[in-house]
Amino acid sequence: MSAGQSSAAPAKPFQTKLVLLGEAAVGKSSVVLRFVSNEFAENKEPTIGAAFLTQKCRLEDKVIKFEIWDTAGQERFHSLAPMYYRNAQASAVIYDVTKASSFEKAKSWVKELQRQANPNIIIALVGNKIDLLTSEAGVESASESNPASSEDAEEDDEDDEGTATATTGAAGASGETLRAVAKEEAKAYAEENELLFFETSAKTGDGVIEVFTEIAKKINPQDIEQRGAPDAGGAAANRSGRAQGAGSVDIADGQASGRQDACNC
Ligand SMILES: Nc1nc2c(ncn2[C@@H]2O[C@H](COP(=O)(O)OP(=O)(O)O)[C@@H](O)[C@H]2O)c(=O)[nH]1
Ligand SMILES: [Mg+2]
Repeated sequence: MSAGQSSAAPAKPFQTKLVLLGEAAVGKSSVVLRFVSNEFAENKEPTIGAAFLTQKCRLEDKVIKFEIWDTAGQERFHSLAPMYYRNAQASAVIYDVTKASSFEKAKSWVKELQRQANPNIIIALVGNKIDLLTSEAGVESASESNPASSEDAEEDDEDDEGTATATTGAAGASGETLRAVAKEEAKAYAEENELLFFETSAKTGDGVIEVFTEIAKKINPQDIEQRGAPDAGGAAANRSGRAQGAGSVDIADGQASGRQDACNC
């Protein structure tokens, strides 16, 4: 809506540490790639440790510079998570709308954040992959095989053991029957827990900008100015060792500054 105002932006962006959490293969890296570069990769390699990206979000009254820690969802990396969510002002907890176990995992991340993260942390609950509910591809993959199984194969992930898939997709199913997490249920859970709630598709881009825009709107610059130094030192970051401390690296800023559409800026 305010596209084209970049040169008239307020001078100082507020740096905001945001952490992405969720089960492996729900689309965390894809959501952030869509937000930062407006791209989608069909076969994304799993994140190891964590990746660091930045993107600016220009609102009418402020500019937020997101420092995004995209964590690995595998259980073996769980113990690293506090390093990323500690001192974070915001978190996006992502699940896959076609996989019930990923919603349960999202709820457990929310609980952990409520107990252990900054008490003022803004949490967004995000149901990703809604394109599978409507697209031809979703219907096709449902009739060929269980769509969740192809994701499982890719994620090479021990945390799915025993939870397998609760996907309801069946041969000849329509897209909507692939849905394993009811929107109303997730929304009600989000309301109870005072979370922002969105459904997205990193593949089509549906809803992705909104997640970050709504988080940006809720960010209180005073909170940010009072925070301590970020402590996720980036030891586990897998971006060619470039992430040496949140705020010191700006991998994506080149793209960010060239894009006016991110965050409705
Ligand atoms: N159809 C569809 N596939 C997606 C979407 N987001 C991610 N994927 C695919 O799901 C797989 C896992 O994505 P990735 O971003 O690596 O998940 P992460 O482990 O949570 O970071 C990849 O094959 C992606 O291409 C989406 O919105 N729709
Ligand atoms: Mg990833």
